[in-house]
Order: sequence, then C-alpha cells, then structure tokens
Amino acid sequence: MPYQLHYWPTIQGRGEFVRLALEAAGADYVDVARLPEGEGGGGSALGERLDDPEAARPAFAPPFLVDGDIVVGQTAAILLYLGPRLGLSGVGESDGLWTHQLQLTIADAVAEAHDTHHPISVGAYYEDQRDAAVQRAKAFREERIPKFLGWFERVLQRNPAGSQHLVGDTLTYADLSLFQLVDGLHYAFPKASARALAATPAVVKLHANVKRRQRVRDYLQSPRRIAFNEDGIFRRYAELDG
Ligand SMILES: N[C@@H](CCC(=O)N[C@@H](CS)C(=O)NCC(=O)O)C(=O)O
Repeated sequence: MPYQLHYWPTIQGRGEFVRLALEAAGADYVDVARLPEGEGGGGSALGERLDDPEAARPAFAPPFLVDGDIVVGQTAAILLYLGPRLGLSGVGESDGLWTHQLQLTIADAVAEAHDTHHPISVGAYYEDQRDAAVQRAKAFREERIPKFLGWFERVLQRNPAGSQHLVGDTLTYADLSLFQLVDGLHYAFPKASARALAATPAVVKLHANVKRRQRVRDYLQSPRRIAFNEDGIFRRYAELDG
C-alpha cells in the first residue's frame, strides 16, 4: 500500500518536508489532494477529511500521513515515523532523538518565517498586517536567520562523522529539511539569506549536496515540485527583505 500524504495541493508549505523525504527515498506514495477531484483530490476534500466526525484521532492541520491504520499529523512526528522506515534517520535512540531534535528546530525556524508575513493573525490578509510584518521581518532577518543558520553550521562542523551531514555520515530527513529551509529562506529573503549564508559554508555545501542527489534532482525538476509562491510559508515580498 502506498503511503498517503495529505496536504494542500497548491503550495510547498510544511508538506514539502514530507514530500522530500518520500521522494529522496524513492517511496511509493500518493499526494492525495493533488489527485483530480473525482479521485478524492482537491482542497475541499482535504478539509472534509480533517473534519471527519468518524476520526478518533483527527489531525489538527495538514500535513498528515496515512499508512494503513496509522494516521500521523505534525510534520516532525510524520518524519519521526517515516525516518526509520525510509532509511532516513539516525540509527539507535540517541541518533534518532537527535534527528528529531534537529527537525523540531527546523520547525521553529519555519514557524518564524511564516510569522514574518502573518505576525498578528493567521486568519487575516497580509495586506492588513503589513506594517507589523515589516517590523517582524527585520528582526527575523537581523537576529533569527543568522542564529538558526549559525546553529546548524556548528552542528555540521561538530559532527564527529564529518560536516557533510547533520547526523552521522549518511543522509537523514534532517538534511533534507535543512535543504528545504535554506531553499525557502533564499526564495523569501534573497538579500538577508545571502548575507547569513556567507558565514555558514557547511550549510551552503549541504544544500548543494542535497540538491545534487539523483532522486532529489529528479523530483525538483518534475511537475511534482510546486514552485514557491505567495500563498505558501516562504513568500517573497520585497518590503520584507533587505
Ligand atoms: N505544527 C504543525 C503545523 C501545521 C500547520 O500549521 N499547517 C498549516 C499549513 S502549513 C495549516 O493548514 N494550518 C491550519 C491551521 O492551523 O488552522 C506541523 O508542523 O505540521
């Protein structure tokens, strides 16, 4: 049975962290909401699934993964579940937990990137919170992007197995997610992220190495990879960069 990924069909968003893991492992999966409506696809079918009154353990929000009887919500929990199954996690309790910790830190960075364009309310339009967004984005650019990327740089430099990977000497979902974080920051904040990345050579190298991997490259060039856009988490608004 293929894994079922349930996520909004028109954005990369948080679903992209799961897509990348599935794609990099060559896993059999269906991106359900991207199917034609007649086959259960579309955003409204996804909304109906979230509101399913029969679900004993409903996910709070997309993404969620269905694997037979198992339903897992929360991006980091989905990757915690998939990691060992796809051969994309540190092995053993200590390395498995470390991989998860890295993912949770990436989730923190993603939430802060989101809040630069929605600092007041998730439910209000960007245009109605632009002034606060400008202020929030300035702090994110000047303090948080360098702090997050600097921490990942130190993690890479201190990895006893070498600075090619975050955990041990093989690819994990944390590497894939750091690739996606850097890609997103580069899209949304081209000037600020270029400045921060100039001080984090191992992060830059990891991003390039992940992008070069055959399955990742094939995926990025395929129609399955949705382009960044201004409905997603990483949005390019000129007034928020600098
Ligand atoms: N912490 C959750 C956040 C999930 C989330 O915020 N999903 C967004 C799309 S990226 C959503 O549709 N949220 C709807 C809501 O929060 O009401 C995760 O990492 O998966």
